[in-house]
Amino acid sequence: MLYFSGKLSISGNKKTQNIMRKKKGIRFQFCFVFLSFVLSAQIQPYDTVFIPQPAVTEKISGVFNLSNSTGWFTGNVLSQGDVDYLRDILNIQFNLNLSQVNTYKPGTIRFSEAADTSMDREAYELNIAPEGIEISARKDGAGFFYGIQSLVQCMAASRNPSGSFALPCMKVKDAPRFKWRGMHLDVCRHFFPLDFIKRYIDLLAMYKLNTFHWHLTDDQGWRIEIKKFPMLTRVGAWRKGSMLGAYADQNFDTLRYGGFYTQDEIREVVNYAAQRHIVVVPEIEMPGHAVAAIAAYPFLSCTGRQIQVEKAWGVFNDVFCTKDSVFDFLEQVLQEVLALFPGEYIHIGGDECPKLNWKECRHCQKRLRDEHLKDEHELQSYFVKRIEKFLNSKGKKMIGWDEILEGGLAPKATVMSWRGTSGGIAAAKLKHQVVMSPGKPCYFDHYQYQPVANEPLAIGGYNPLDSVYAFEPVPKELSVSEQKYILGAQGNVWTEYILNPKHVEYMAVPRMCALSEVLWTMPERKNRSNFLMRLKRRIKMLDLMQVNYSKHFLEQ
Ligand code: TNX
Repeated sequence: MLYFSGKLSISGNKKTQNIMRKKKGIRFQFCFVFLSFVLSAQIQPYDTVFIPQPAVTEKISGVFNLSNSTGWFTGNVLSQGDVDYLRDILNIQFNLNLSQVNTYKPGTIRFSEAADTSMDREAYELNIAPEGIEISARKDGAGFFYGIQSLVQCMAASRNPSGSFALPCMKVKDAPRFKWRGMHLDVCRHFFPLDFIKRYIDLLAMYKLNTFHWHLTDDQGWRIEIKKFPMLTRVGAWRKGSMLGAYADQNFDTLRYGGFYTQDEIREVVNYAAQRHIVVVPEIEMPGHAVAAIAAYPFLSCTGRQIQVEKAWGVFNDVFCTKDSVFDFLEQVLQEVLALFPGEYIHIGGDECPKLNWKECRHCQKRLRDEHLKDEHELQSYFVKRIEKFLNSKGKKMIGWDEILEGGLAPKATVMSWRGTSGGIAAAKLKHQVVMSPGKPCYFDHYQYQPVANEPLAIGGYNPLDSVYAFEPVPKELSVSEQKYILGAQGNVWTEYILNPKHVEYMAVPRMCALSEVLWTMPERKNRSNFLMRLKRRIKMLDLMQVNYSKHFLEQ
């Protein structure tokens, strides 16, 4: 099941087709081979349907007419997940029930294994020709899925009022620029139901994003069931009130607020995402942002004091202590977490950890002495390294926010750079992998339009759509050999001031679309005005899915 409803009826493609015809007749037939080679790196007028823009698109003459009588032939290369996804999306989005055929014949949609087995696991080719559609990719990757997404985008732009599709013929040869194409969601400050998490994943998939960073624990709520420690959710998932309005007002309500995902629900999300070739990276925050866990199990802090799950936003002094019993606890928690998430990464947070309690704690001070650590920054580094060792021993890689650089980076850690790009630059120079997620422009909880007084209350900042589109994840400061450590980038949706799913959509879309092109498309194929034109062409799809996207780009 897909979590979008509504049928598509997209018209308005006539003009584009006319332009294409003219182009073909007048200029493109002349010296076509040479020109197509030269022009393939630039955006062509017929490149109006895709977001993100593919690596190479080449117009060929003719139209393929797709209708309910078109068959599809999987050639036994499509996985069951891809088969089900294609069937669902054709059905839900286009009201089509195409029949699967057992042998290839002209006029069908055909899937074939790429001849080039060294092809990127996410690469695909899509050929739309008058005699049929062919998608080819490696059997063991996500290429078929991305080919299907591109086909769906073509279909959405080529629907006739009668319900059939006149697809302009073209060849697309495509592969992403970056490996980590991420979106994050904080479900702690505000909680979002399972159906919305799936819908969010559907949105990521539409834009060929492949990583969902699920921020599951924080001061204001622990949102993942841990069987060994039931109080984490019985107590830690609920707060007795929430901050209302602007931080400066310091207003609170007294309503019990919370929620959590059971392990079955988590598995459901992980499988749902996997079918869309999206890996879920769970974040379990430590040593800071741990108030909810400490409220459930007070022994986890230095003071042992009973505290409440936080109602306010911010950074708090109650953090995990560095005594052995805390590591035992965290290892048991992580043991359950890693069994739920088959992806290679576990995010351990690591950000914003005040050291005040550690300075006065006899366990922490003993740890400093025993381990010959210089100060509390090195103690944080000890903490993170110890957790990394555990995760590595379980075959997992650790990723953390850029504070994990302070006091010495854990040997194999991947760094998520959020306080600008400097943490990422420093980590890449140390030959560590990096995901770029600088506050500017990757924080989608920041304002996207001015005057901000007309926008829903946000945390602050200003990251308009254009700034996201212009973002370059590879900093100039890195040498060619260092650049390869930049795995990609990610948009973050922190939810202190984002109260419900509709509001998440408003903040995430279309900035997520711009980010998808940053991450997928080579810089020379990017073009701001062309992107805006494509975005405008695609809103019908978002409208019919009833996505509450921000509409300011329509004014540009
Ligand atoms: C900083 S980014 C945080 C979050 C907040 C966010 C608000 C990071 C590692 N920590 O705890 O929600 O700013 O924009």
